[in-house]
Amino acid sequence: MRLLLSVLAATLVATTAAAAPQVEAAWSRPAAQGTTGAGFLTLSNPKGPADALIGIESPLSGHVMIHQTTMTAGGVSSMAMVSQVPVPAGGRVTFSPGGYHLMFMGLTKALNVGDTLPATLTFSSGAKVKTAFVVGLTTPAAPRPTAKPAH
Ligand SMILES: [Cu+2]
Repeated sequence: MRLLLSVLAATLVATTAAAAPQVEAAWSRPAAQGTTGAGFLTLSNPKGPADALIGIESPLSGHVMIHQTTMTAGGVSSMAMVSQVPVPAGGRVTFSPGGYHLMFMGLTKALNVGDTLPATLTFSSGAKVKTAFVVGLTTPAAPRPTAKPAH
């Protein structure tokens, strides 16, 4: 009986995790304490219905904003705050320099190369996904290993 309950619990956890969007290659640029950090990542949604990133929190930032850089016809780039970023069912969306990015306002700690910046992403489905941005100069070469148990 105890074994059956454990199996059921494990299945429930796996199901919940599988439906939430997944984070790949989260990275952040080095930044000094008190300044604004920039974060980039890829969100994929292999299993769930269409979802959208609606918020992000980090213990190292008082406020995290979702921004989008766009280029005007005249070649001038500008940043605008967006309230949500859609993650289509079966699709993916990439945050990268020159496009969507996250702004970590008022860093309480300096971000040096090799550090990690913890954060929790909130989606419109209600899913909350914890991740860690690796501080570096570019995207990590390989996706970070996930915490999912092996089958
Ligand atoms: Cu920005």
